[in-house]
Amino acid sequence: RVRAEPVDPSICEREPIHIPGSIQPNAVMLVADVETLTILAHSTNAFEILPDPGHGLDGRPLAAVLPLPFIDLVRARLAGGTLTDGRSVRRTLRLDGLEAAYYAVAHAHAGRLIVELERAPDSPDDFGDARQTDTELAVGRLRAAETLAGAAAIAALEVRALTGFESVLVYRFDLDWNGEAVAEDKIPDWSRSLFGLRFPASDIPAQARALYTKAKSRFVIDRDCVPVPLLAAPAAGNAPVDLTFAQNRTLSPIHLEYQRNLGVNGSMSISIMVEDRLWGLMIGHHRQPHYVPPETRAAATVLTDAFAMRVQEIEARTLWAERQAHLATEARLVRELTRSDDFVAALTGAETTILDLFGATGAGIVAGERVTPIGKAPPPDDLLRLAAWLRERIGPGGTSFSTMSLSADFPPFAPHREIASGLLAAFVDGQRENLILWFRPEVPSTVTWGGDPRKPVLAGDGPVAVLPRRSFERWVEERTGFAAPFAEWQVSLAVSLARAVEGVVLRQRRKIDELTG
Ligand code: BLA
Repeated sequence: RVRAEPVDPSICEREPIHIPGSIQPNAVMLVADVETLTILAHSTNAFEILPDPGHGLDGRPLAAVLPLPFIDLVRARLAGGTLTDGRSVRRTLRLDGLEAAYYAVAHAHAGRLIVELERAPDSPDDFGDARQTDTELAVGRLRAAETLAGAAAIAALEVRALTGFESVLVYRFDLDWNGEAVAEDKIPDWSRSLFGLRFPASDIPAQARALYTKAKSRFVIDRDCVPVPLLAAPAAGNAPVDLTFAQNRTLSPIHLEYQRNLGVNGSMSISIMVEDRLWGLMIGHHRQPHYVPPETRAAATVLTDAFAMRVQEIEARTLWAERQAHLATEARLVRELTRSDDFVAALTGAETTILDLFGATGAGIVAGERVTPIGKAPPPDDLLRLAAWLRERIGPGGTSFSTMSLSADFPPFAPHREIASGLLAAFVDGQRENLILWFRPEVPSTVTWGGDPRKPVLAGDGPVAVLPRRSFERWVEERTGFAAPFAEWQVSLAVSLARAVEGVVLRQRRKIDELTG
């Protein structure tokens, strides 16, 4: 069934996962026009819980099958404009002729009102209050966490305690959308561990990440369930219903195959949003099917949001402290500059030097033909060659350059990989004669992937064209020639320092001109 050669992973991005045309069988779905509230589509299992009027549901008012107070509430929320963008109304309903209560969740999206009905557990929430207290305590513990790793570990533990999954992972995206499991809490008898492993970006393709940025959670009760088709009324045309925000949307079959390969049946993923970016996912895994009731799903989402806020705080605090320290260093350097006639000496010879910035272990200044290396920097001749290359590379008008893999960008520097894999360079003057350089050492690292990242996608020989990889065997990549990347604010700060230097250089020039008349 599987051909050996890898496939271009971008093919995965083309699956329209927001319009699968089916839902999971634990729910019944009714879709109505937002204006008229007449039914335009329904899941084929609707008559399992709703009376069959004999001539189908299409075109009938929603009020004919759902209790009026609920319809009134929906109308009010629609009129108030508070039922879109993932917001919903939730009510427990009694339906005609049925013993059990039903949870109804309604939301509006793309011109449709979507109502999902789920049978409430027979003993709804034996200890609801206790659970609420637990959530509050969990939020308190998150707030007290001092480090990112600490907060992630607490979040995984608390979300697992709440939802009952056998394993909960905190999965964090990097800048290229690869990801890493940065925390794991699991049942002891499951020997598999994904903690610390890396996964390629194509495991969670772009359209899925875009959808997860809008809709905050997904729960799969039973990977192997038979999806229930969503039938659209002919009157509504053939436009498929957009299930972006639906709780019971069926997930991509390719992804479900991936779960099978991972040994996972019931699952969850909740979006971790930090500064409006999808920072990661809170992932739940169960070896058997696993049902999480709606109020617990909502609580897990709140807990995940609390974690996201803590991440934002910790990251902001760390960044702030680092920037403050850098601004203080920059101020000392500028003070030194203004006292001195020789900007090179001011930046490299005093108590505070450019080496005190950006976690650099080496630095240097190229002022025309004069080269001044400090710390662990390549020798002057090589710095001259680098400067010549940078003048070409940055081009006229450019002010800075940074890289985390200099030997890849400029191969003659391969011999200096150990001390100079990272480079941040800023031109001091418009003529681009003078240049400040910061170097970072190579961070020798092994990255352990969950499966071979060069072959994330397999070609199917049968009816399916694309298959996820089968093996999640550890695959170790030795990374050489990489330094920790420079942050954008560091590049900006380098440019601002270079500008301050330019002022001093100009002043010196004027002085020389005056002296030489
Ligand atoms: C979705 N892939 C996902 C999701 C996760 C992963 C968490 C979110 C859906 C969910 O809630 O389960 C991947 N799961 C992981 C990873 C870990 C994990 C990395 O536990 C590690 C700890 N996936 C592939 C390939 C394709 C693919 C080859 O590997 C396509 C050819 C597709 N993955 C894919 C798609 C989705 C997905 C389309 C979206 C599913 C949906 O929401 O419908």
